[in-house]
Amino acid sequence: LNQKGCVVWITGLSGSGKSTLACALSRELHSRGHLTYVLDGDNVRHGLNKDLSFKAEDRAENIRRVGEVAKLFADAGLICITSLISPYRSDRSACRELLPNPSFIEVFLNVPLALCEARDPKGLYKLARAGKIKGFTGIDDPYEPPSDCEIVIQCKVGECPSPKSMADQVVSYLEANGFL
Ligand code: GGZ
Repeated sequence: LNQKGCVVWITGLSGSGKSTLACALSRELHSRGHLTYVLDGDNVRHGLNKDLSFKAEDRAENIRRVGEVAKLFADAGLICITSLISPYRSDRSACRELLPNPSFIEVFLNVPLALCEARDPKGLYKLARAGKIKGFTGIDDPYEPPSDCEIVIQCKVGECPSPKSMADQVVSYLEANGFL
Protein backbone atom coordinates (compact mmCIF):
# COMPACT_ATOMS: atom_id res chain seq x y z
CA LEU A 1 0.00 0.00 0.00
CA ASN A 2 1.39 3.31 -1.07
CA GLN A 3 -1.27 5.75 -0.03
CA LYS A 4 -1.41 8.94 1.97
CA GLY A 5 -4.35 8.74 4.38
CA CYS A 6 -6.91 11.48 4.68
CA VAL A 7 -10.43 12.23 5.86
CA VAL A 8 -13.15 13.25 3.41
CA TRP A 9 -15.75 14.86 5.68
CA ILE A 10 -19.14 15.16 3.96
CA THR A 11 -21.59 17.55 5.64
CA GLY A 12 -25.16 18.43 4.66
CA LEU A 13 -28.81 18.15 5.59
CA SER A 14 -30.71 14.92 6.15
CA GLY A 15 -31.76 13.69 2.71
CA SER A 16 -29.05 15.65 0.90
CA GLY A 17 -27.45 12.44 -0.37
CA LYS A 18 -24.39 12.18 1.89
CA SER A 19 -24.56 8.39 2.22
CA THR A 20 -25.10 7.99 -1.52
CA LEU A 21 -22.10 10.19 -2.27
CA ALA A 22 -19.97 8.35 0.33
CA CYS A 23 -20.87 5.03 -1.25
CA ALA A 24 -20.24 6.23 -4.83
CA LEU A 25 -16.92 7.78 -3.81
CA SER A 26 -15.84 4.64 -1.98
CA ARG A 27 -16.66 2.47 -5.03
CA GLU A 28 -14.82 4.81 -7.38
CA LEU A 29 -11.70 4.85 -5.16
CA HIS A 30 -11.80 1.06 -4.77
CA SER A 31 -11.96 0.62 -8.52
CA ARG A 32 -8.78 2.70 -8.71
CA GLY A 33 -7.08 0.45 -6.15
CA HIS A 34 -7.36 2.64 -3.05
CA LEU A 35 -8.38 1.52 0.42
CA THR A 36 -11.28 3.39 1.96
CA TYR A 37 -13.57 3.18 4.95
CA VAL A 38 -16.99 4.83 5.25
CA LEU A 39 -18.25 6.06 8.61
CA ASP A 40 -21.93 6.84 8.12
CA GLY A 41 -23.85 8.75 10.80
CA ASP A 42 -26.92 6.57 10.64
CA ASN A 43 -24.83 3.36 10.90
CA VAL A 44 -22.47 4.59 13.60
CA ARG A 45 -25.47 5.64 15.68
CA HIS A 46 -26.55 1.97 15.79
CA GLY A 47 -23.21 0.86 17.25
CA LEU A 48 -20.35 2.99 18.56
CA ASN A 49 -22.66 5.95 19.22
CA LYS A 50 -25.91 4.27 20.17
CA ASP A 51 -25.86 6.02 23.55
CA LEU A 52 -26.20 9.46 21.91
CA SER A 53 -29.31 11.55 21.16
CA PHE A 54 -29.75 14.53 18.84
CA LYS A 55 -29.42 17.27 21.43
CA ALA A 56 -26.52 19.64 20.74
CA GLU A 57 -24.02 18.15 23.20
CA ASP A 58 -24.73 14.63 21.96
CA ARG A 59 -24.32 15.67 18.32
CA ALA A 60 -21.00 17.24 19.36
CA GLU A 61 -19.92 13.97 21.01
CA ASN A 62 -21.12 11.95 17.99
CA ILE A 63 -18.98 14.08 15.70
CA ARG A 64 -16.00 14.12 18.07
CA ARG A 65 -15.91 10.31 18.25
CA VAL A 66 -16.29 9.90 14.50
CA GLY A 67 -13.54 12.49 14.00
CA GLU A 68 -11.20 10.54 16.28
CA VAL A 69 -11.97 7.23 14.56
CA ALA A 70 -11.56 8.83 11.12
CA LYS A 71 -8.15 10.09 12.23
CA LEU A 72 -7.14 6.52 13.16
CA PHE A 73 -8.11 5.27 9.70
CA ALA A 74 -6.23 8.14 8.05
CA ASP A 75 -3.17 7.35 10.22
CA ALA A 76 -3.39 3.78 8.93
CA GLY A 77 -3.17 5.14 5.36
CA LEU A 78 -6.81 4.80 4.36
CA ILE A 79 -9.10 7.35 2.80
CA CYS A 80 -11.78 7.65 5.46
CA ILE A 81 -15.09 9.04 4.21
CA THR A 82 -17.56 10.31 6.79
CA SER A 83 -21.22 11.12 6.16
CA LEU A 84 -22.78 12.90 9.10
CA ILE A 85 -25.04 15.94 9.09
CA SER A 86 -22.46 17.55 11.41
CA PRO A 87 -24.57 20.72 11.55
CA TYR A 88 -22.41 22.85 13.83
CA ARG A 89 -19.32 24.61 12.50
CA SER A 90 -17.46 24.32 15.82
CA ASP A 91 -17.78 20.50 15.87
CA ARG A 92 -16.48 20.22 12.30
CA SER A 93 -13.55 22.54 12.95
CA ALA A 94 -12.59 20.52 16.04
CA CYS A 95 -12.33 17.44 13.78
CA ARG A 96 -10.27 19.41 11.29
CA GLU A 97 -7.84 20.29 14.10
CA LEU A 98 -7.17 16.58 14.70
CA LEU A 99 -5.51 16.17 11.31
CA PRO A 100 -2.44 17.71 9.74
CA ASN A 101 -3.12 20.18 6.93
CA PRO A 102 -4.35 19.37 4.20
CA SER A 103 -5.55 15.90 5.20
CA PHE A 104 -9.02 17.00 6.33
CA ILE A 105 -11.13 17.62 3.26
CA GLU A 106 -14.53 19.11 4.00
CA VAL A 107 -17.22 18.54 1.38
CA PHE A 108 -20.42 20.55 1.59
CA LEU A 109 -23.29 18.79 -0.13
CA ASN A 110 -25.37 21.91 -0.71
CA VAL A 111 -28.94 20.82 -1.35
CA PRO A 112 -31.80 23.23 -0.63
CA LEU A 113 -33.95 22.26 2.35
CA ALA A 114 -37.03 22.25 0.10
CA LEU A 115 -35.45 19.57 -2.09
CA CYS A 116 -34.39 17.41 0.88
CA GLU A 117 -37.85 17.79 2.29
CA ALA A 118 -39.47 16.83 -1.02
CA ARG A 119 -37.32 13.70 -1.15
CA ASP A 120 -37.99 12.82 2.50
CA PRO A 121 -36.73 9.23 2.02
CA LYS A 122 -37.56 8.14 5.58
CA GLY A 123 -40.55 10.41 6.23
CA LEU A 124 -38.62 12.22 8.97
CA TYR A 125 -39.27 15.76 7.67
CA LYS A 126 -42.99 15.01 7.70
CA LEU A 127 -42.73 13.88 11.32
CA ALA A 128 -40.64 16.93 12.20
CA ARG A 129 -43.16 19.31 10.57
CA ALA A 130 -45.91 17.58 12.54
CA GLY A 131 -43.94 18.14 15.75
CA LYS A 132 -43.48 14.41 16.28
CA ILE A 133 -39.68 14.73 16.11
CA LYS A 134 -38.24 17.66 18.05
CA GLY A 135 -34.95 19.32 17.17
CA PHE A 136 -34.77 18.14 13.57
CA THR A 137 -31.96 19.73 11.56
CA GLY A 138 -33.27 22.37 9.16
CA ILE A 139 -36.71 22.46 10.77
CA ASP A 140 -36.23 23.41 14.42
CA ASP A 141 -32.51 22.86 14.86
CA PRO A 142 -29.87 24.85 12.95
CA TYR A 143 -27.62 23.80 10.09
CA GLU A 144 -24.55 26.03 9.87
CA PRO A 145 -23.15 25.82 6.31
CA PRO A 146 -19.36 25.70 5.95
CA SER A 147 -17.68 28.98 5.08
CA ASP A 148 -14.22 27.57 4.45
CA CYS A 149 -14.63 24.08 3.00
CA GLU A 150 -12.49 22.47 0.31
CA ILE A 151 -15.31 21.29 -1.96
CA VAL A 152 -18.89 22.47 -2.53
CA ILE A 153 -21.24 20.20 -4.44
CA GLN A 154 -24.24 22.17 -5.59
CA CYS A 155 -27.72 20.74 -6.16
CA LYS A 156 -30.81 22.59 -7.32
CA VAL A 157 -34.32 21.50 -8.05
CA GLY A 158 -34.23 19.84 -11.46
CA GLU A 159 -30.44 19.87 -11.73
CA CYS A 160 -28.55 17.61 -9.40
CA PRO A 161 -25.29 15.98 -10.45
CA SER A 162 -25.38 12.18 -10.48
CA PRO A 163 -23.70 10.39 -7.55
CA LYS A 164 -20.92 9.33 -9.94
CA SER A 165 -20.24 12.90 -11.08
CA MET A 166 -20.30 14.13 -7.46
CA ALA A 167 -17.77 11.41 -6.61
CA ASP A 168 -15.66 12.44 -9.62
CA GLN A 169 -15.56 16.01 -8.31
CA VAL A 170 -14.04 14.73 -5.05
CA VAL A 171 -11.69 12.33 -6.87
CA SER A 172 -10.35 15.23 -8.97
CA TYR A 173 -9.64 17.19 -5.82
CA LEU A 174 -7.85 14.22 -4.22
CA GLU A 175 -5.77 13.75 -7.38
CA ALA A 176 -4.87 17.42 -7.62
CA ASN A 177 -3.75 17.42 -3.98
CA GLY A 178 -1.60 14.32 -4.11
CA PHE A 179 -3.79 11.87 -2.19
CA LEU A 180 -4.20 9.43 -5.09
C1 GGZ B 1 -31.40 15.25 12.29
C2 GGZ B 1 -32.10 13.08 12.61
C3 GGZ B 1 -32.79 13.48 13.76
C4 GGZ B 1 -32.75 14.85 14.13
C5 GGZ B 1 -33.08 11.36 13.52
N1 GGZ B 1 -32.03 15.70 13.39
O1 GGZ B 1 -31.34 11.16 6.91
P1 GGZ B 1 -31.16 10.13 7.94
O2 GGZ B 1 -32.14 10.34 9.16
O3 GGZ B 1 -31.05 8.72 7.58
O4 GGZ B 1 -29.90 10.54 8.70
C6 GGZ B 1 -30.18 11.42 9.76
C7 GGZ B 1 -29.46 10.86 10.93
C8 GGZ B 1 -28.52 11.96 11.41
O5 GGZ B 1 -27.48 11.43 12.14
P2 GGZ B 1 -26.08 12.16 12.18
O6 GGZ B 1 -25.24 11.35 13.11
O7 GGZ B 1 -25.58 12.35 10.82
O8 GGZ B 1 -26.45 13.60 12.80
S1 GGZ B 1 -25.45 14.62 13.53
O9 GGZ B 1 -24.27 14.78 12.66
O10 GGZ B 1 -26.23 15.87 13.63
O11 GGZ B 1 -25.11 14.10 14.86
C9 GGZ B 1 -31.69 11.31 10.08
C10 GGZ B 1 -31.76 10.81 11.50
O12 GGZ B 1 -30.41 10.53 11.92
N2 GGZ B 1 -32.29 11.74 12.48
N3 GGZ B 1 -33.39 12.39 14.31
N4 GGZ B 1 -33.40 15.30 15.22
N5 GGZ B 1 -31.40 13.97 11.86
